[in-house]
Amino acid sequence: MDTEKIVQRLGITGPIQGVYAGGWQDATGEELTSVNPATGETIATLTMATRDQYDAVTRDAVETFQEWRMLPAPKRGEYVRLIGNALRDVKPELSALVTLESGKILAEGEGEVQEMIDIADFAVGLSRQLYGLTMTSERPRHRMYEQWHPLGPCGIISAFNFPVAVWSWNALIAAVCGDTNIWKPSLRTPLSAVAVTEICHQVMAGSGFEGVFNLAIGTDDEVGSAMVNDTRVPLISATGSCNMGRIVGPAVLKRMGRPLLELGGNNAILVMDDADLDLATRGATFAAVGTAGQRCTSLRRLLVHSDVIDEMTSRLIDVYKQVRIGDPLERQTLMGPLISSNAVDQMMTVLEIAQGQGGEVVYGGNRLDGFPGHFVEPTLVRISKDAPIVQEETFAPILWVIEVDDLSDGIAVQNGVRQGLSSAIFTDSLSNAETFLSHMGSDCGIANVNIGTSGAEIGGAFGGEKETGGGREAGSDSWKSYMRRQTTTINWGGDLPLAQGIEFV
Ligand code: UN1
Repeated sequence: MDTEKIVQRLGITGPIQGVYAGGWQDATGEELTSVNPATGETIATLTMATRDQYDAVTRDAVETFQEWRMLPAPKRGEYVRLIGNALRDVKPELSALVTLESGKILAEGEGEVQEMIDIADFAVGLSRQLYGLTMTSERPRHRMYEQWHPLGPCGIISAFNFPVAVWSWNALIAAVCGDTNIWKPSLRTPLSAVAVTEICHQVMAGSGFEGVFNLAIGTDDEVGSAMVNDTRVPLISATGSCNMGRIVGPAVLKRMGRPLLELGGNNAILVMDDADLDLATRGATFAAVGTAGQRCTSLRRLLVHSDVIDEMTSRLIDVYKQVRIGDPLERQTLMGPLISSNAVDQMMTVLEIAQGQGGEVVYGGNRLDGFPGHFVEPTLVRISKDAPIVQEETFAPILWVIEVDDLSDGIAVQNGVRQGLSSAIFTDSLSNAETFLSHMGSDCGIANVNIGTSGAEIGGAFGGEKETGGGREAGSDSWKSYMRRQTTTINWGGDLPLAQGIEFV
């Protein structure tokens, strides 16, 4: 499929605008070029939003909210169902665009669009299940219950590595909850955001609810800071680095808004001496090499029991040798490029630091200069658990292979980082597995057994603890973040008994 066809099929024609406020607007901000990280070639150029245009987008989102919230939730779900169907129709093209812009391999681009379809289905079901609890009142002839109301326009800041799926976790659930959305996507993957907004536009056109899914592509100065500080936007859901979260979180809290943060991880797999090493090798390879190590759930640290570390390392080296690197659009490719030349430089710097701290590169470690894009080798480094560099998240396919003594040492090392997103243990022992999952075990938001750290299903709540930011998105009861809870007590008797037995005239 060539780029021209993909873009046409997705309805991205004519001058591309980075502003959607209930309809496409003529953007007047700076020009932005979308570049294919596998080739360095320009895919397209578009115009970004100015601060004033962000303001107009938000005005529209506020206005549409007044009407959208009045539509019964199952009817809102009906629109989301149509969006899910529209995504099914263009899955090949949207997946290819995600691959072109982000560099992830096609199978993962398809997985990402499938993740949107899955969340659409989930949100449709949810639209009939926004349940509140009923409590028993301590007072006679009183009824107590809680209900969930829409919150308002939600600001969504998304990252390049999941250019569309993470938006859908937020926007499609927020939509059935009765909220409208303002999307500020990564400036590295703007076309994917334009394509998804156009899909929503086509579904919503003529409904009167065109302003549910809005877009403001812009710089942090023009759009980001305006949105984060905007009291009209009660929720800011931000995906990105811990450093970004450290700016966004406090700014939103300062105005008593609600931050929903999905930040960095430093994910580990603990491989015990009783693990199925074949399974562990496969699980670790997908988690570390998938998306070229650029998922927030990517495996960074492989903590291996001392009895099996040599065997595990040599198995990994054998598999790493077979990883086909190249054009992410080619079906046989397993690893595409990094997102930018900066990312490559950063990986090389981190490897140098690691070597200075006693790390030994046992596989890879090089940039691949023969390619036009930003390609590197997937890399394995044997390193001590005490090396300071393993504390940092590097968005690259570097896997630190670290020796641990036993289960409790492994758990201590797994937990001994500032981030707390995803974790896993490979073991055939029920006791090891349950210990890892117990309150004495992993401190992460995600803890798996005999599965890698990445590739979570949408049905569970997604997010992590500590510097990962504490937010939960996607499945389970994450929808509650997009609504406000109201506790209601109704007195249907003729007296006015007070709670806690207080007597007052
Ligand atoms: C992310 O990297 O920001 O669990 C999200 C996973 C994907 C989502 C990753 N379902 O790897």
